[in-house]
Amino acid sequence: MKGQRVPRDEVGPIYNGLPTQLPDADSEETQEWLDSLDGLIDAAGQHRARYVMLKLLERSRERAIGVPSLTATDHVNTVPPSLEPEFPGDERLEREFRKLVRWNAAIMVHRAQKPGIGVGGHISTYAGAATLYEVGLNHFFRGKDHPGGGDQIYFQGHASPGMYARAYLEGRLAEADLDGFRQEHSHVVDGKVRALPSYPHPHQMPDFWEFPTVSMGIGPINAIYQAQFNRYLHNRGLKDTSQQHVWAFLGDGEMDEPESRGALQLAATEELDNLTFVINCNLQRLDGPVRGNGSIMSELESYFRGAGWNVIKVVWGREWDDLLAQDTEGALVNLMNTVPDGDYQTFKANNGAYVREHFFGRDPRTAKMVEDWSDEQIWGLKRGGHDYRKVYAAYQRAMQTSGQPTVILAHTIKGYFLGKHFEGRNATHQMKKFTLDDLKQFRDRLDLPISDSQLEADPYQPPYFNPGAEDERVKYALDRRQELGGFLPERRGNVSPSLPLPGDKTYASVRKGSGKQEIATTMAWVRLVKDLLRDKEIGKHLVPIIPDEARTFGMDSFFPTIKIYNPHGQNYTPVDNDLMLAYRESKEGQILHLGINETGSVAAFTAAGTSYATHGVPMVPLYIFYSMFGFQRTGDFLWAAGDQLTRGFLLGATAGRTTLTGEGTQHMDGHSPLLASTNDAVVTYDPAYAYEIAHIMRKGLDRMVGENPENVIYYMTMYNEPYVQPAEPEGLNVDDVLKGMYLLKEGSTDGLGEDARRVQLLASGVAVPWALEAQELLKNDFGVVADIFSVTSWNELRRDGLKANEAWLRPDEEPVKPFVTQQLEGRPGPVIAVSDYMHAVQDQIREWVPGDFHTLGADGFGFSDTRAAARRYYHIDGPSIAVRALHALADRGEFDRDRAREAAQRYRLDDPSAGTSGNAGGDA
Ligand SMILES: Cc1ncc(C[n+]2csc(CCOP(=O)(O)OP(=O)(O)O)c2C)c(N)n1
Ligand SMILES: [Mg+2]
Repeated sequence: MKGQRVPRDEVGPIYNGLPTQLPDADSEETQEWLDSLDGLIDAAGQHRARYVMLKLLERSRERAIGVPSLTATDHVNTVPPSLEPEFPGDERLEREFRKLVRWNAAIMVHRAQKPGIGVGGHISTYAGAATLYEVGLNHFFRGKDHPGGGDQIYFQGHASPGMYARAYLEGRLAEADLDGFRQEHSHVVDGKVRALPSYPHPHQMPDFWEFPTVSMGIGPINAIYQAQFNRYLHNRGLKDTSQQHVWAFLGDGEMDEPESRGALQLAATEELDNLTFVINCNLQRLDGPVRGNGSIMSELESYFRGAGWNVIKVVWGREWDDLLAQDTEGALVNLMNTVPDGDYQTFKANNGAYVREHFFGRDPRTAKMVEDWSDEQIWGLKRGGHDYRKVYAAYQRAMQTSGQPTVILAHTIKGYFLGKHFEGRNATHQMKKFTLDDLKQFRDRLDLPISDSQLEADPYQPPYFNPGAEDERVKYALDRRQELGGFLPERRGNVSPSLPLPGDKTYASVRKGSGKQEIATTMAWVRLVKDLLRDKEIGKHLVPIIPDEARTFGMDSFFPTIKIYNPHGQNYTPVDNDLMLAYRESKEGQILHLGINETGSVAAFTAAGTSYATHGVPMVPLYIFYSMFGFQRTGDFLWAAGDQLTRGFLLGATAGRTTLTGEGTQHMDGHSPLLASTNDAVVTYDPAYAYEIAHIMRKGLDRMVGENPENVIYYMTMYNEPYVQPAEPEGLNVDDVLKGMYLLKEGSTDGLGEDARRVQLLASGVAVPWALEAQELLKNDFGVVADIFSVTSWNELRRDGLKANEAWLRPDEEPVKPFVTQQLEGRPGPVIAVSDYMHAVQDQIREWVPGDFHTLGADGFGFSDTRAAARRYYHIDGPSIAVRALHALADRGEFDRDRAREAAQRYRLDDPSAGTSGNAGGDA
């Protein structure tokens, strides 16, 4: 009945496991079991009964009777003290070294706040996470010289000061570099820029940072696909990655991002035991607690375990071990389980007396446990994420886990060790300055030989402290890194060998055109890729990435040949087994078919497109997608791909506002070239014909993996409208094609006389046939001659123009004429530009077009209709172009205005049902 709801408690604690649909075969026996449980609870108490129940569950699972697993455990360490391994390091030295890192990290940020600079930065995040990094760097993370190839570490973005401070102590960075923190262009020392970017940006620091992480959510999902890609390379026999591990350091607040959690299942189903997440659970995000009323650690535990991950919680430091061992009644664990995060945070912003009263005091039994303790002793009870041994135990167990990815949930304090004004405070995330008193206390806690007078001399510029490579603390740390294969982070982008590239033969068939057959540019591209895949050298380095649209793009023919990658192979008989084009999955498969997941696909694109640096194995991702679901949906990830210096091809298929017949507004892309133009790593093309595609792909491959590889991403829009692909015209100027425009078809004055009026029509992609249609109409109906340019890239033309504009900065040099100007200068008549995108795409070149310039474009939401109707509606079809040209001539007094108006009526430009430009066909 409407309005009636089942009370929350009645749903029961065990989902999917209650035998509601099973008849009770022996109700008497059932009752006896229930009675005995009641008896146990009454006689031995809840704690004992709970223990027995958990034991029974454990046994049930051992004997495979299929009870559901528990997703959450008590709020205590997953690894009990009895199973803790011996800590193999010198804990004293490691702690002392950590103090040096702490000081320099915080001081670097503080110094950058001096008056007149004030560039921001973060102190508290690293302060709370220092142990998590130090244990990894001293004992686990393998560098690039490790025989296994080294690990990939995703550092939490705003913990970067810690990595810079460590690199300073390691002798990799100097004070001059630290002082250039966040002053990437303005900090000049001895005529050289000495500076550090705010966050991990390979683009800015290509020898240091590998993975850009600071846009929250990008690190976690990229790390998952990096781990997948490592396996992919291994399974395809391209590189032995069995000794390489991916570690991702993440914030507990960051786990709110859908992207952070969105690909967990992939890591589990692919059994990525080469992946470990370390989530810094300081219980805080930027503004305040992550889950003030609840427990973020318990929530994440259930979530990850439910997704199939191995979960290791590091909740408490060693000081708690004895207390927990005495907790025979479970009173302490009960407290730990029920205190909300908001209170945990508040405890650490207070003192021992407060913790005694507000934590232990909640239950007389726990209050008694610490009655003989001093407040200082209580205050000394630490959180697990700051304890070397506990963290070591968790990391070791993660590395020993097989068949599952691991998440380590480490309980920490944000701002740890920085003092009262920082630790656990809501504002701590953004605090970046110390008072003089804070500085002195911090110095005292770290026990550093820096005098009061040094600090007082200029409180804005307290000194760094680096005792040098011979100091025993530094030497220890250096030795550890040497043992583990070198410094981290480190990026090696110049190690990739170039690949031999295919010659003319591979491109010949596509350049010949499609004869009489009508095929879409997407299909032409697919044919070319087929030929590239056959190439002995480049073929195996191509990585087609498809988010479940292979059939739409005509790529299902790849299934039986290069197969779909699946680390488990294919353990079933595909329904189309008997067909030539059967659905084939294989452990050695080449296609990354990632399901309906554009975000994951960009992550895979990034992993594959940076393989040249990460693995020294150049790979070329070909990621094909609905163009509308590219830059618009995953723009931030593509931005990160650019930051990560990715090389590869993005193929925006089913492009255009009017080309994808009938799909409606959410599918119709009228702006992706514009969005792509905002990303400086991306070179965008909107080709009309197969031969243009051939030249663009060839050049792209050369730039990505040829002799002098560049960090470049190509974005090519392709359509699903079938038309005849002409053969490459004789004498085609390939340079012009690649620069962005070329004269496709000069108008003929035959039968008109030399003084006929002339216009210049510029069109790109699927609009080129409309321009050719307009050329016919203009000549036959109005005696006007039109020259047609195919514009392969409005974006590149604009970039070239902008570059030419910079001449004002170099007054001594001869100014360069923009390419657009060169192409159009001296050509008679007005210029009309059109594409299947909004006006702004064509308007990009306005500044450099000599003479009159008019654009036509498809602005506004798309809709579902026939191609011809849509083009008429937006007034971008052949007749619309023709009439626009007549008006442009009329503006110049070169054509009669009334005749132009009559032309509009004659073609019924205001009637979408009268549209004629466009072919039917092409699936969506
Ligand atoms: C997508 C995105 N949104 C917002 C931010 C701004 N931001 C930077 S750090 C931060 C808080 C991070 O909290 P958490 O992940 O818990 O990290 P920690 O507590 O370890 O600093 C926010 C909101 C961002 N960097 N990226
Ligand atoms: Mg946090």
